[in-house]
Amino acid sequence: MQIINARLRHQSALHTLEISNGLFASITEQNMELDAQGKQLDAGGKLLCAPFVEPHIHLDAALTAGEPSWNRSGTLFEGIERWGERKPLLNEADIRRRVLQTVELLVQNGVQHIRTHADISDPSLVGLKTLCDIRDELKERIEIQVVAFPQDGLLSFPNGLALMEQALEYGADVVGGIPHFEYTRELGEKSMKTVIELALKYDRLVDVHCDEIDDPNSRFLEVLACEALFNDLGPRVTASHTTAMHSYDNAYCSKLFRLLKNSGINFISCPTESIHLQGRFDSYPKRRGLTRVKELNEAGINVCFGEDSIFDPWYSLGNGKLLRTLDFGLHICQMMGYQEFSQALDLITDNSARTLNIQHHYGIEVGKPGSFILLDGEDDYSVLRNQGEVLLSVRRGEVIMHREPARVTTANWIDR
Ligand code: 17E
Ligand code: FE2
Repeated sequence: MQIINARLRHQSALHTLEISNGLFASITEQNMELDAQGKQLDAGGKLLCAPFVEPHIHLDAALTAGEPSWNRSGTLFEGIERWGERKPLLNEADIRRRVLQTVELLVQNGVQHIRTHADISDPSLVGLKTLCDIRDELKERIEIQVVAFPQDGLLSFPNGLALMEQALEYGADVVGGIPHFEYTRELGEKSMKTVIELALKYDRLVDVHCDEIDDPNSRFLEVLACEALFNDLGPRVTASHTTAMHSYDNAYCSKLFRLLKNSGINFISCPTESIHLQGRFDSYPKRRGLTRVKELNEAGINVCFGEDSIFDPWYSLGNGKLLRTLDFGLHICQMMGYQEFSQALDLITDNSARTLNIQHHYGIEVGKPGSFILLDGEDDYSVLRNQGEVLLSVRRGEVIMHREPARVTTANWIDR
């Protein structure tokens, strides 16, 4: 496959790219006398970039909002309770139908890599097993990582630790945790040490729902980062949400950032989810409750954005469009400077790939898999401002999604 007239991020010249045997074979500045060979695809000067990555989503719960009842308070805790009512109704067919529908939505919007959480606070482990099976079945079409996520607590839920080991033996890629939801601070801290021990024992990645609460005293992040540092696991570890950091004292945060930086761990913020779930126990002023994305980014700590939910007991909107998540995130985190706009796509592409530890086979580079998306815009700024659609998604040289841009006609308002 040859792609002509492609604009690459941070480069003004148009480029020609060749993909052969599923890999980028050459990427060159456009030569005016093109010798058309084989299948040629005209990018028309649009932005060609690495595929979107959804680094944090709960596919097992997607499309279940309101079943059997709605989350009326809008809190994380009621979400966990409502999901607890839906869990006994789970079966493989139900999970498959919703997961495949949600993956389809993501693919339609340029996603080629997904990290999903699977709730393992369930003696049947049906969610985890079904997600691992789907991961294996779809592996030629989309890359999925499954996190064994102990929604009701790794150490507080009956048999939680045994269920985690079963999940890892079944093939979960990532060890999860939820320290702020354990019954005590002591159990929360212990769970962070256990998560790291399990990651070492089974050779897996780590992604913890960490301090997803407005409580400034929820400080499990420091335990996770320190364990990661002391065990040399930093880049393989991710702290998701960390919303309590919004409420940390600035002096404490300043000290904490030294550890975070030294540890090399990754961060995922889910801006639409957190602006909705956090601040719910405040009157006015109401906290935004997002982690300090701008400051983490400026400190050179890896941070990316995820959707978290699509129509589930925690959040009843969501549509698979990471550009929407990015738009919300940049607003809420006040990352609205020119420099920030011009790098914006990093937060849903390169940074997320680093979080998932897939950077060795991700990116527009000769020798890497010939996978990319084509966006309706010329650069990060224009794609963001116009919420440019994903026009094409190519995976290892195969077109997996193609969209015809909408044509809109308006009446003549002004006589010319
Ligand atoms: N479970 C949880 O603990 N937190 C969330 N944000 C979701 C599920 C969506
Ligand atoms: Fe989550």
